Amino acid sequence: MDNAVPLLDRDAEGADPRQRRELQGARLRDLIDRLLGAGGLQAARLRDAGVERGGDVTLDDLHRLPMVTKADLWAHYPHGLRAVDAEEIVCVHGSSGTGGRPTLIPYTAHDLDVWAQVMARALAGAGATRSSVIHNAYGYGLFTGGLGVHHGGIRLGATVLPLSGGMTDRQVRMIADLRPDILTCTPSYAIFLGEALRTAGVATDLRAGVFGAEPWTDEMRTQIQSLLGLRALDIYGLSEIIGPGVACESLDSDGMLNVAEDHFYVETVDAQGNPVPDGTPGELVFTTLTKTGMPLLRYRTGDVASLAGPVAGSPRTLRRMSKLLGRTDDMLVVRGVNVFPTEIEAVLLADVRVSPHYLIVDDRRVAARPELRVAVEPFESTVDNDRLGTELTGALRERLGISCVVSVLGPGSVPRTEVGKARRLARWTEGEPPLAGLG
Ligand code: DLL
Repeated sequence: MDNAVPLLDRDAEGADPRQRRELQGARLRDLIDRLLGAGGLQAARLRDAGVERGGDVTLDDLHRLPMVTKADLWAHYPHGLRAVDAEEIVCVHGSSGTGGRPTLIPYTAHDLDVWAQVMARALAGAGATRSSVIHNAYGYGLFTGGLGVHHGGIRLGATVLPLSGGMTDRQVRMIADLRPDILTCTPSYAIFLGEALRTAGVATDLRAGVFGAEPWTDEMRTQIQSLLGLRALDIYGLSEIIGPGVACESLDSDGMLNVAEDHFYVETVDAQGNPVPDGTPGELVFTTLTKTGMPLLRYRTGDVASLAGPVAGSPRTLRRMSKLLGRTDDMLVVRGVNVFPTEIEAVLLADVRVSPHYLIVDDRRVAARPELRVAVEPFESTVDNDRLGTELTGALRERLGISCVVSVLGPGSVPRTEVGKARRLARWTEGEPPLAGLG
């Protein structure tokens, strides 16, 4: 493989899959003993399922064990399903979450150590080394993006620039002055920053970007790569499991994300919770094999992706997951057709006239007549807007089987995301449109 990158942690990333499975089995049994010892919700559910000790269980039985959901975490707010004494906790992270309900996650020093390890691997897989300068524009705070990259970059021995989100003028200045080779931020901020760099006429030494925390497609990747002149890689994670680093693309992983499955065992299930085979999209379910502060057995993420084995012949033997298709709660049902916003993004951005600034609006003002609206902006003001609208409507109907109302708006009409996660889907149930110029 000509694009192979050396493994940072050969024992973990390059292990013989059979040996890794043995390790996962042993860690699962230890986890179950810890959960039973801690008492509480997960212990009670295990006992109800007839599990009295870790030795009762093998990895093959895992799919029969009880799951936990976000609702369980909310029900135990603010301390969550903490499994150790308060004095073992060294920090708390979390997310504002869907529906604005926060989820808080307690970490032990051991959890931070695992997080730094998996994040160091993720950065190394993107080609970062001890001599790298990592421009980290993920938000620092309760959100796991900023500090997750920070811990991993320091573990790797690179130089981390802790920019956090926003104050783009200063970010442009730092990139011009300190010449980072690695950029870490959300894909939407990569575009915002890329456009600011272009406007300022700053050429960069950026080689790779590690972008995640929100859905983005291969079509978006193409746009980011041409804007910033770097390799754009995807990183996935969620605070409940550890934060970024649960899975990350590497330069040699063929467009999929290597799952850090020695720490986070992954399954995919259907809506009824039954396992789905590799290659079939399903909801990701993770078991935190080594976590101690708030270990989770079979956490249902609500995120949809498919799984696959490693790239054939690669020294990297971890299982891989696809880019996320979306979240189960973001799936749109349009006149009986199920569609994820990412599928719409893929059609829109496959058209070279369309800029990455778009908004999907689920118009439910008339319950009996739901309408899907899509607002896009062309790159060039010379584009024939009527023709573009008609052609995009046709492409969406042909490729996804859905009819949408496409509005082609003037440059700058769709809100940009400078801080936090991009909001590319809006619900419209009454009153004014979520975006001027729609409807
Ligand atoms: O977003 C952790 C993270 C930070 C991941 C930085 C990558 C980079 P939460 O705020 O808890 O944690 O949100 C987790 O974000 O369940 C997914 O729905 C979504 N998400 C995270 N990464 C991706 C990705 C962080 N690469 C939720 N693609 C998850 C699509 C993603 N969605």
